[in-house]
Amino acid sequence: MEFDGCITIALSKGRIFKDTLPLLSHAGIVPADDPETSRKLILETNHPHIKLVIIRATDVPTYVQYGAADLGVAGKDVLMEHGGGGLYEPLDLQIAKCRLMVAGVKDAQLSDSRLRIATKFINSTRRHFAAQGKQVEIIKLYGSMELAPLVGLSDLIVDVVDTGNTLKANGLVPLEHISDISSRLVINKAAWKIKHRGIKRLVDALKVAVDERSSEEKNHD
Ligand code: PRT
Ligand code: MG
Repeated sequence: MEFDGCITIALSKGRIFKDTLPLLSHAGIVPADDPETSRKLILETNHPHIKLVIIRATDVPTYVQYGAADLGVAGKDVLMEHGGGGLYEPLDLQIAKCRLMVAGVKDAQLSDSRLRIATKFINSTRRHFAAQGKQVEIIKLYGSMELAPLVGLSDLIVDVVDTGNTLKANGLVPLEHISDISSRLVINKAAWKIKHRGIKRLVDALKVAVDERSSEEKNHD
């Protein structure tokens, strides 16, 4: 591939890295290190002009917004909280799929007065309950939301759910579906203009990888 400058891609460790790797590899990009074992935060790739930066999932839109990374992969849950300013979101990678849900203790008697909701997704939560005409008190947490209703910190939680095992293990049940979530490719708007050729090639190659994977999945069904 020919490039108009170096391209930096922001990824988070864990499921996003794991699920993005085969798509990148399909596009001919292979990282030189494994972030699960390496402590490096900047990873070279087999491509001299492409490098990866490894950051917290919630920080990916911020790095891309400010152009510290040209592209990134972030969950729609994280993007809905960030707001998406300064970013293009050209491609649904259809990885790290889950659902943003309201959950609570099974058969709990919820008061009619102002409900308390514990979550790290404060914007999506406010929007969801406002659309139902409900004023709620939102308690911002950074993790382990499932604990909050068990110890009386909140009536309900809003969190992402995949298998539902974590809810179940804590005696919680899903109550309302807010939205389906998958990870998206995001691009810095200025980089899209300045490094258009290189980034466009990369986006096109990733799109082919996503399309091929989903048609393979269809054939398996
Ligand atoms: O872990 P860290 O605090 O660094 O950040 P993070 O949790 O935002 O990052 P990470 O890597 O865990 O998640 C990155 C993205 O993956 C999220 O933004 C989601 O878009 C997506 N994703 C997909 C998930 C899940 N599935 C998921 N199951 N993110 C988190 N979970 C957690 C959930 O919070 C709950 O604690 O897993 C638990 C529920 O899983 P089940 O299978 O028991 O339902
Ligand atoms: Mg996590």
